Amino acid sequence: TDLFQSPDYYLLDELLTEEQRMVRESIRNYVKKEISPIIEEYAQRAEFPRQIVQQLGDIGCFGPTIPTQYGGGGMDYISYGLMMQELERGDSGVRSTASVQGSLVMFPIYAYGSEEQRQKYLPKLASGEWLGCFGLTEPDHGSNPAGMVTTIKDAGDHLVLNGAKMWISNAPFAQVAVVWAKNEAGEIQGLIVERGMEGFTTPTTHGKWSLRASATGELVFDHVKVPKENIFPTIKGLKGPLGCLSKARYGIAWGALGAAMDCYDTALRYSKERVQFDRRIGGFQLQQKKLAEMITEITKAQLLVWRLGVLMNEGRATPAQISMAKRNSCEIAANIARDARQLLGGMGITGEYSIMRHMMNLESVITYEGTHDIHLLITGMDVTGLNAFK
Ligand code: TGC
Ligand code: FAD
Repeated sequence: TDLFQSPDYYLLDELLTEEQRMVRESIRNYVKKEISPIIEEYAQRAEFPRQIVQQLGDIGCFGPTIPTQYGGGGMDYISYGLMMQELERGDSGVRSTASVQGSLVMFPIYAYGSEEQRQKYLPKLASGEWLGCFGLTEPDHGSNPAGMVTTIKDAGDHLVLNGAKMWISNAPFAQVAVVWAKNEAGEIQGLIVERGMEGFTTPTTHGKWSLRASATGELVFDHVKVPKENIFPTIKGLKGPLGCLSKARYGIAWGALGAAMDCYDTALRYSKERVQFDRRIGGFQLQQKKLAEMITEITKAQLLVWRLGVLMNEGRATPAQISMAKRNSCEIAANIARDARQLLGGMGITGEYSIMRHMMNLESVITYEGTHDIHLLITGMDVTGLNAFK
């Protein structure tokens, strides 16, 4: 990994500002120093490297687009994308931690929260003092969150929360959870639940073969009393959580490319060193086909996410455009990981190289934040005007 070379076949660096290149460089150096040397061992042990929470806060990876007055980075969306790319080059689980904290916890508190909520939570989340999680998915409602059955009841001077969320990244270690539930009128609302509230537990999900260095768990609410000041005052309906997902999916579109780049770079270098039949395997046409297709797909995807970043900066990106980029990056990254793994032969299945870990991680990335199928159907709906969900 020390030798990682960022593929830039179409001289796309020229499209980046000096500041964006510096941001990328600093996160790349962090990953090289603090993530790459340790991540394989944590993944093998299925352990979350807790030290990264403080570190990611220190280097500005939590809420980079949130204004600086709340502890955010006040940066543009291409810088944010490049950060996610570099983190995921290290490991999808590390990028997940940053995506959840920045886009799914800090963003809703910033966009939908009261001024008191912003002041209370955002600086501590930005610095990494607190870790947050985002509870939307339920055991019986994944792709269709509108069907959720977790409820909020008004009990006079406080609210009572009942239900359960499943597959929640960061849940086992989070101090704060942004939770989506239905009020008595059946409307979806968001509220902030804190660890320590009576009746709130976060059991860990064990046995994952993917995102092993990320902690996943449930959120269980058994008559949890939540102060009324913890509810988001204005936002109602599924557009609340979906608005957060738009930011996170955008980050994943860049992030998955980071994993793809790492696989490509590893395979390319291996192909020039490994000798079989007295020739370097990179000289065989079959291996060149794999490598040529990898760099072609990476280059196309780089252009897509860069343009999407420009549209994000201008406030013009549509949710359907974000879906297309998220889906495309996940698909090409998963295919590249698989081809790269084969190019390495037996070595490709070991932890000596990062490829198999990326390949397994990408199975989660292609599923969470909307599955591959769901994003295709969003594109289908956008171009035909016909809704395949209903
Ligand atoms: P639908 O009727 O289409 O929409 C409801 C309302 O939401 C609006 N909307 C959006 N708003 C902002 N951003 C978006 N991306 C939006 N998409 C839709 C929409 O305009 C409407 O507004 P209004 O004012 O009319 O009420 O909703 P639907 O029930 O038909 O569902 C559509 C569907 C299937 C596309 C949606 O539910 C969906 O995206 N499903 C996938 C679920 C998902 O992505 N879950 C992710 C859980 S979080 C997670 O995985 C975190 S992993 C993090 C990590 O570790 O990195
Ligand atoms: P289902 O919705 O049951 O889908 C099963 C299959 O059916 C899929 O192939 C799907 O594409 C297909 N399908 C569903 N509906 C349709 C349709 N209309 N047409 C065609 N095919 C369809 N959620 C959170 O809220 N917060 C988190 O932090 C979080 N972190 C996660 C971390 C990990 C490691 C994982 C694996 C998941 C995480 N999730 C999180 C949940 C994730 O968002 C869901 O797994 C995802 O949205 C899919 O839901 P599901 O697993 O219930 O699958």
